[in-house]
Amino acid sequence: RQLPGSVQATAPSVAAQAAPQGSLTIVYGTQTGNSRLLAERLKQRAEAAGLAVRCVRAGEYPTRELKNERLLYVVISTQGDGDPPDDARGFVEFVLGKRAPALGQLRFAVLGLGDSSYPKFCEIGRVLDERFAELGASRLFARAECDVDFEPVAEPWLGQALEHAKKELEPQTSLATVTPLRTVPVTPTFSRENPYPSQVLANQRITGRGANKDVRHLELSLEGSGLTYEPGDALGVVPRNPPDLVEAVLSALRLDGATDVTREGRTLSLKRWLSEGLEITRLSRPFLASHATRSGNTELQRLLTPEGAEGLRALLASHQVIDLLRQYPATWGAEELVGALRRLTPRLYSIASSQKRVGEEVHLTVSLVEYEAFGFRHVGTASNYLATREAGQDLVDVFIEANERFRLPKDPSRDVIMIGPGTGVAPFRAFVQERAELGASGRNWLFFGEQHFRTQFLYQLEWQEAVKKGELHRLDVAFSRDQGQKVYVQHRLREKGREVYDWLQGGAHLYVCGDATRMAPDVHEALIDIIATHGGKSREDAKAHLESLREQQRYLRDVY
Ligand code: 2AM
Repeated sequence: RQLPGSVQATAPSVAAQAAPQGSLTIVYGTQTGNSRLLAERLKQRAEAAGLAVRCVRAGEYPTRELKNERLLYVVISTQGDGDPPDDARGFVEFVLGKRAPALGQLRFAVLGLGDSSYPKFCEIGRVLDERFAELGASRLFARAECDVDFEPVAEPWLGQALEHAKKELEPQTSLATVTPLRTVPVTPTFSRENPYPSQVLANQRITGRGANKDVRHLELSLEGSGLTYEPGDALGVVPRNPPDLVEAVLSALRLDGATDVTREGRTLSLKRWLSEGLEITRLSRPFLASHATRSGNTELQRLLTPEGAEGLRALLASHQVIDLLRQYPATWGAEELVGALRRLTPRLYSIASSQKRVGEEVHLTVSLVEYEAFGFRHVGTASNYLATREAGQDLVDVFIEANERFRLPKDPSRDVIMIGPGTGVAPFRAFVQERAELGASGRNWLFFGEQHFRTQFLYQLEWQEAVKKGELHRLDVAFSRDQGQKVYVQHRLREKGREVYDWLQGGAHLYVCGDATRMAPDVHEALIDIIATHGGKSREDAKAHLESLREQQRYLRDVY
């Protein structure tokens, strides 16, 4: 008997005889891939222990099966302001909603991921955890909440999860004896854990003089790495902090950079910890809490009470670590400091090239984050690191982060509409290159936006060349600050609404990349309006239509 929900990916005939006592389901909701990484790690370990496991992306989980699950682990991240990952929206709504079934049969545990610079840290993990209990399910062990440096919290949770799963489910010993685990020789590949030191081949500013943004086009070598990627994938970059910021932290705390400090079994000088091991730009809530205690500052301490929530949000958004250290003096020892800061984690950048065109290279479009605050220049860690790398000289540690959710149509005769203002244009450079190299017969339509035509038309010459060659069929641009009134990509979309709708009716795939907080929701609204107006539909029907495009994976977003 095959239990509902148990999926036997390997040796189905054997599994059928083995009559599993039950199976473990892992549901993950991921935006950047971390939850997937952890969910899959757990799956592998559970399988190695002889358990029947299925590991499903929340967007693909058939929610009607929830009432039949016996053992469920949920690994889910929270976006910016307390939102679920795009793809997990349906799952979360179902569980929180009125139609959720009673779950008396279920044992579960939840691992939340998030970024403690935001006030609603790990909110989705928390509400799901509470809701499962409310629906009658038994919590096997306590929820854990991971910050951006997720490993130290995730690993112990995964360990507990495995132990509980082993206790709950009888291992399928018969399966294990029939198909013993084979040890496969491992070919060394570069990965997040073992990144490839890539030579910087080019680092060109592509915004003009006088532009208020410094956007770089970077070309990195993958020669001999064996790394390959698809359009839509991201490049993981292992950044380092700016040397002057490291010095500023040391001097604000009057600490000696030469002091050796051990954390998680790794011993480095304090200076190296601050330069390459720890996050010293974005402020986290736990660090702030620790600092508040050490400083004895009552104003800071008040921010950590429920009444201080607004002030806390404002402070986390406006202050980097160094600002806190300067404005609220406190005493820290080297060990304590290294223990309290978050791990410096790799940053993901949408790849701006197609390997079919550039071979063993990978290109990025990087906007340097820099601003003045409290009398000092502030920068974003990774963008500053990349922007200051010298071509022909520096190496950057990188890996490929596959992004299966953002793929060109499998059918090359489909049309594509790409909406990518600012550096959101990066993956579309890869798309257009790829489709040209493939000789795809479908048409390509790009919507691009920036502030000024003269200085910020990213890749202008390339687009014009692509149009001339018939590789790009339509190009619409919105330069927001070249006239009295703001003009954005969604205005251009609306102006061309009739044709956009016709393209969609003809089977076109829609892609949006770039700013998640304002642009993507505004574009979403414009798309609803276009479908309503030109499809003669009510707003509700237009929404449902767009939702069905999303379900058919014809409306894909890569927003951040
Ligand atoms: P702005 O900075 O002049 O407001 C790339 O950053 C481009 O996206 C800029 O032209 C920027 O305009 C624009 N932009 C800002 N908010 C937007 C929104 N809500 N929708 C679309 N584009 C937006």
